Amino acid sequence: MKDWDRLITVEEMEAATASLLENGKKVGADSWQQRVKNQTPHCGFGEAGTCCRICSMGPCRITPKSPRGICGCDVHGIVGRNFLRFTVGGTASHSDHGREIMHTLYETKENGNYTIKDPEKLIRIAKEWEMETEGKDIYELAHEVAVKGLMEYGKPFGTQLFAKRAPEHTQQLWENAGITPRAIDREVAEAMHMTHMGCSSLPEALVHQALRAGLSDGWGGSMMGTEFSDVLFGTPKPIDTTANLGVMEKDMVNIVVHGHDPSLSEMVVHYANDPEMIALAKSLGAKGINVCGVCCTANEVAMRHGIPMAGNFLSQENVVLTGACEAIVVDIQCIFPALGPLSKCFHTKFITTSHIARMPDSEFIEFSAESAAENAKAIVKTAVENFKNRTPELVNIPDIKANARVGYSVEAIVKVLDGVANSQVDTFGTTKPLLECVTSGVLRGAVAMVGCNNPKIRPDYAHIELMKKFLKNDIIVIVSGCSAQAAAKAGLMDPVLAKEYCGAGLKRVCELAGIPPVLHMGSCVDISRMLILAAELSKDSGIPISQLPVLGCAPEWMSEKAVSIGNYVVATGLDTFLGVDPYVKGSSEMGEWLTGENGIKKWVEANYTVETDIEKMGDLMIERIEAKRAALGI
Ligand code: MSK
Repeated sequence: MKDWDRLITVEEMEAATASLLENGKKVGADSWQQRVKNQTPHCGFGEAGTCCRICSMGPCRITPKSPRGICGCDVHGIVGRNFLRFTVGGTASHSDHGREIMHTLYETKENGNYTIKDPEKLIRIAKEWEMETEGKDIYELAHEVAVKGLMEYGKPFGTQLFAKRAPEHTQQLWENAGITPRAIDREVAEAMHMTHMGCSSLPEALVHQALRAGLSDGWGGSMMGTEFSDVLFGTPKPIDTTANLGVMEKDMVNIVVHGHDPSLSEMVVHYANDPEMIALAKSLGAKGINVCGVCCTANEVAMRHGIPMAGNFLSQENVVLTGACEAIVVDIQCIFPALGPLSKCFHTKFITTSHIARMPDSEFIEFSAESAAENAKAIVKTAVENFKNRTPELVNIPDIKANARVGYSVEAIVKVLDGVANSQVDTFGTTKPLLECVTSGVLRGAVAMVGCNNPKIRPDYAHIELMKKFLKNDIIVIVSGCSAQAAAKAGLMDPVLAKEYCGAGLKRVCELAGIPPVLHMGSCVDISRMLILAAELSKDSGIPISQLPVLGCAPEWMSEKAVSIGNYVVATGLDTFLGVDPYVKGSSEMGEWLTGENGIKKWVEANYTVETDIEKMGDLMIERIEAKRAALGI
């Protein structure tokens, strides 16, 4: 065991942050902690979702004295329209990430910047999409699949191809409710049209479209993002890495990759290993080049290359505050514009690379699939050359670091759990061993925990404390996004140490399978992996998804993408627990549609619970899992 090899508490992380904020004070740096204070109290109308600025007659705000907007829309219509727009902001973003991946797939060629790393998966999907594969060169097939995938965004007729992966029962529910997702762009455009002034103001219709748009993300854009990232960069397998701010290296050039699209980070990782770049770093007095990640990009490169994870969403300023970050290289989504002015307080280069995410005070090196090698090399060189500009007195890297085993794609989970509850050879390649663990009671159930950090919740505390509670109760936890990094930072993905948090059953499973009790499934788009896992569990057991003792949870979510995710998770049949209200508390009707017995539950057999008391949320979730077990008689 190394001296850093341990479980890390939220208190230790908070102490590290406090020391970094002191570093920031020396150079006059701003921080999100300060900006939260400046923004508090928040606008009550915004929080309740009761402010409408969809047309220029307003803004209209609903109060007991003014119960309708100027157009006559009531509070339920206003809250509902806001909710739908909130959802499709996320659908558009996630799915556009998936679209970029499809364009990268189209650019692949033998010996090109991008090649096919998982040809079997490409062929499998091509067959699933009823495409001819025989006798085709793999790159010819990749181009055809890329075009077909891109058509999923705008095809005039039909529904999402991947929606057929859902169990029959789920597909039937979607068909009955009229929410089988059509072309992704159509769902987003229709939502924007529905919420235009003078269109829909009926909560039922707005919620209906929110579910359909969400499904076009989960079973469309996000799923393509995941599946074809695997085709391009390799399907994740378990791999060991480290997490938390201590992964930054005092004597090395530190390049932090942040954002979402692995097309950029893969190339940065590649060029950071280039002997020419390493020699350059050494010639400038560094011991080498250390790439580490923040947010979902961290997940992408950790699970494919074992690149360390410096932190999650609310740690992004911390990496700059260490004074040891030569460059923070970003692509799209979840990037604080604050990184521009903050990096100016240190020697850090803030490098933006996508026209989708342009920010002040950044150096823009546009990245594209065609010139990826050139761009990545320029980025790495800029970072390395910046090492000499460090101010040694400002370097403060907190001594906190945990081991993490990551990379549990569905394929990997199926493989590692085979033989735990049932060692029959014919079960290989199915989820039956996992199901047997659940039906026998060795595991009580599973929770899919996802989502961001949000200053409204003590950062990482809800993720980590809920996870510990589930582990103690023999509930296995699968994670993605910033929730995954919260777990990794605390040591909950350490296959040896994290067992201390487990109940006897889960501990046994972890020991037999050599897995941590919290399984890292990837980034935000990889929540689609969780959908596939739920679908396979349902097909292998013959039990509808909604009846399985499996729940979704986003205790610290903050982004529009998280709302889109919530909609597709719940519409897939998983009861979903949120720790932050999605700005709907101003409407009792919207509350009933989303959380009641007579709303979406009638369509998809699942609904939301919003609970800001984390302890209570954990208890409710365990009760729900036990109730589902009792209903199944297991
Ligand atoms: S990065 S959407 S803060 S999980 Fe995917 Fe994290 Fe949430 Fe962004």
